[in-house]
Amino acid sequence: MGFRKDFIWGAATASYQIEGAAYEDGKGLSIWDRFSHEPGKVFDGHTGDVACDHYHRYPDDVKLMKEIGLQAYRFSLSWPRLMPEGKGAVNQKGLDFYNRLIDELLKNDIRPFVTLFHWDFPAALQSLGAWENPDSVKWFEDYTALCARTFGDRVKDFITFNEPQCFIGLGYDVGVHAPGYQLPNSSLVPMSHHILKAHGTAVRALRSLVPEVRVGYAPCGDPCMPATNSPEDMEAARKAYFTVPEKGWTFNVAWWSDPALLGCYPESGLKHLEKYLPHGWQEDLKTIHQPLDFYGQNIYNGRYYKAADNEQGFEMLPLPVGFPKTAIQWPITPDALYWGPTFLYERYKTPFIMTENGLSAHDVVSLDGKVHDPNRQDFLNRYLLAYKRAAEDGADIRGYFHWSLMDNYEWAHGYKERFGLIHVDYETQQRTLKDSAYWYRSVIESNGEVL
Ligand code: GBH
Repeated sequence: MGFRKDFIWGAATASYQIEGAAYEDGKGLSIWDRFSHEPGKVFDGHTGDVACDHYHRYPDDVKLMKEIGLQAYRFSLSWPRLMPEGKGAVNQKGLDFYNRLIDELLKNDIRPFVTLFHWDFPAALQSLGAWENPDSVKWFEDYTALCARTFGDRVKDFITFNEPQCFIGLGYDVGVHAPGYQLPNSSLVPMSHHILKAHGTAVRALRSLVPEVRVGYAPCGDPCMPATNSPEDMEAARKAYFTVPEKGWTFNVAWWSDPALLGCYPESGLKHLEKYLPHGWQEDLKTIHQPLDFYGQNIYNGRYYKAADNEQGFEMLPLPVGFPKTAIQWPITPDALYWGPTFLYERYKTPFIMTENGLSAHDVVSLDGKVHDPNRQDFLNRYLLAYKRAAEDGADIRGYFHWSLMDNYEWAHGYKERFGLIHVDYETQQRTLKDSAYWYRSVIESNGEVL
């Protein structure tokens, strides 16, 4: 039992959070380059201008990956680094950078998992209405084709979108992420539809251009976990997980996954949102619904639900006073890695990969020069045990990517939150493997047997 023999152990990052070199070698601007420079948007005015300077330090960073024993590395491509205006002209130096990175990974036997889009949308296309513009499907298709043609001889694992829930919810609804808008449903719903269509179109493009490609998707949505093992509470949790609420619908998992994996929008969502979908949306479902090789999910925590005598049939339980939390104040709920994959596999019946999971902690370099982070090891141990149980109970679980490889630019939180296995001193760019990185190496070496 335990994890399958060919289980994939990796770590993840995203372009804007680590690369830096924001204005170098012909890169165009992204909405995050703009947003992070707007006063008051990001903690202490931090920007990703330099970040971890990974653009220049990638050979050393790959060495560190090797030291941790990573089998795979999930990273994203910066669309405006490759296409400065988002469409049309291509920036050769951008292609060169990712070519060098990919070659370095392969030389070190580390399998690249490429995310096409992890939030750093080209600023030039934002001025054209971004995802609200139906042309966005074509823009994304052309960008995908460029990536497939350039990297597809060596990269076989592609992920279309990272967490549309967050870049739409936080960026265009709540407004705390780039571009910082608060748009009505009449804009948000068409955007979501175009993104789903762009996803399907990209899957098709990848399949036609990359021999032996494996394609996945990495949405999120905090799992709903049953308060007890009673059949009533289990059903309540399942229902809460996949019901699209009227308020905060952008963060729900089913709205963004059912069309891609089942070929239909969830009824609970259509009830409130159908009136905003663009004309002819039904015909697009064929494009949106493409076979996927794996279904990814980023899961950090969940919430407990029980059956209730109300209209919905479920109710969320408040967290008890003093419930354990990470530095960023997210609750520590290891069972999210049991119930999330279990319910998602039950519904979507597609091989599952945890594309992100991890925590921020108050890590410091100690007097002995090391970074002691017992909280991270304990957190991961608990979460991975739950994940292993889900695999043993029958979910087809294929891999795990820790978020993150290294401390990095945590979006609106700037550099305040440290999610890495590797500590980064942003003054000197000095990297230090945390204790948890060495522990993770033993997890990888034993394929999870030390847990
Ligand atoms: C991911 O998003 C991103 O993909 C990544 O870029 C980022 O750096 C990383 O996670 C860490 O933030 O309300 O307290 O219950 C995170 C998705 C969705 C996770 C909302 C936390 C709610 C926490 N998040 N969820 S809480």
